[in-house]
Amino acid sequence: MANNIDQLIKKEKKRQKETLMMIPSENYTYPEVRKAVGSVLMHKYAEGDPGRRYYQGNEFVDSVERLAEERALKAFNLSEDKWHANVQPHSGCEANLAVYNAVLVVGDKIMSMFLPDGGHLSHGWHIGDRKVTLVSKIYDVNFYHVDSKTQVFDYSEIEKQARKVKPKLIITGGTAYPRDIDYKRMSEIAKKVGAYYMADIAHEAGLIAAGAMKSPFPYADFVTMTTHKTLRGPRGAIIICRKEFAEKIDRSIIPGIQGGPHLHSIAGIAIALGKVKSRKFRKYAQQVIKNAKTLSDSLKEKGYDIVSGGTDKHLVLIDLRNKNTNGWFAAWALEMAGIIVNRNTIPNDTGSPFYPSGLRLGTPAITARGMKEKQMEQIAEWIDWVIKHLGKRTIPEDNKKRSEELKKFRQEIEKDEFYKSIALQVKKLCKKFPTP
Ligand code: DSN
Repeated sequence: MANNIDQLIKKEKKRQKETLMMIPSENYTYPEVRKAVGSVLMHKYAEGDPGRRYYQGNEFVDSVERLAEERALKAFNLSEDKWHANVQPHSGCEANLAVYNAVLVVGDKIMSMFLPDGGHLSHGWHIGDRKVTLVSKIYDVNFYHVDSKTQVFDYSEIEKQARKVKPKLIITGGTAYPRDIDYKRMSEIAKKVGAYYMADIAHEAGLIAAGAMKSPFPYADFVTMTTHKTLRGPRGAIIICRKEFAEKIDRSIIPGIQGGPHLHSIAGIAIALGKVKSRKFRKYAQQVIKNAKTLSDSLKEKGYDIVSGGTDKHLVLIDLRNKNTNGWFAAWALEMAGIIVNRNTIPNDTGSPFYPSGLRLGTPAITARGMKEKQMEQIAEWIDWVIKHLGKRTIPEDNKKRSEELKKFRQEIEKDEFYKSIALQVKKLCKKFPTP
């Protein structure tokens, strides 16, 4: 039956094989990680920490979790005397919440990056008095911005703001800031105003572990990360903190905000972490960045406005306004051509989060397939063809007109032979670079 889960998984597998996975937060994990995640470990409840559980039968799962903790510290060259890892957060949002819950009280001030500039919902989000996220409801969140001209951080402005706001916690990191972060400078700002400093490296964790990007260690007090992006593990998250916060962080996870750890995921995380120091992984991480730079340069040559003028990592953010279109139209058209990206807000966006002006592209997954600079140039070419073919497009202001027109647009592009012909070429390329 078409709606049988097994059939749907097969279809999804085919989709992942035959299209270009270019959402920067997505990646392919390893077969052995998938095996561990689907293993009998998922049957086990083990609330508590290794050696201190509320359930019996932990002989083996304790070793699994300890191994993951050890490897998390090793991945970032940290000593057990000074740092502590907790590998239990079910996701990045929980990891972040656990840090807040460990060191803040209701109403405390946080300073984090403005979401439309590239921040993350779990760092707080509100529009005026409308508190969109729980974090903004609990804490007093203040946002810092990128410089409106350069689209990168102006650290002296952030320092000025921090002196005024006097936050208890400063957060860096997010989902669409294409540049490296000066972790040292941010930690100095935090120290000057008496704040804790948390670096969320969800996107960059694998690149940092491989030495391809700057590390937030030893500067941050807390570092949070997800495990399924550039780290190439299963879905999950990790908190690494200075040793003095170990007990607070562990208690904040359980009983603070979570129940039983997902030991099957933790086993997969341990496997992925075990690979990050290998020559192969280090080369992979460097190639991810080289590919993103090539993609960015090729698009720039074709007249695309790249936010911040380029990239230092795995992601490229395009401002589509000079192409007279927006992220919604472009993302759907590219999907028809087999290029899977996501629409995204850009600094000073004139659109909305649902109909933003930007497109966010990433290279972690296509690099995991073995693609290099040559393929990035080809992909930039295809993207350009699609955007040119798309032509001028605007989102209708009127609600009713909007849903009718956008529906018509979707029907139109599904039949468009031009996109189909690119999708065929994409499929051919994908065949040459099998998914891991
Ligand atoms: N959803 C992730 C991303 O796409 O960047 C972040 O949580």
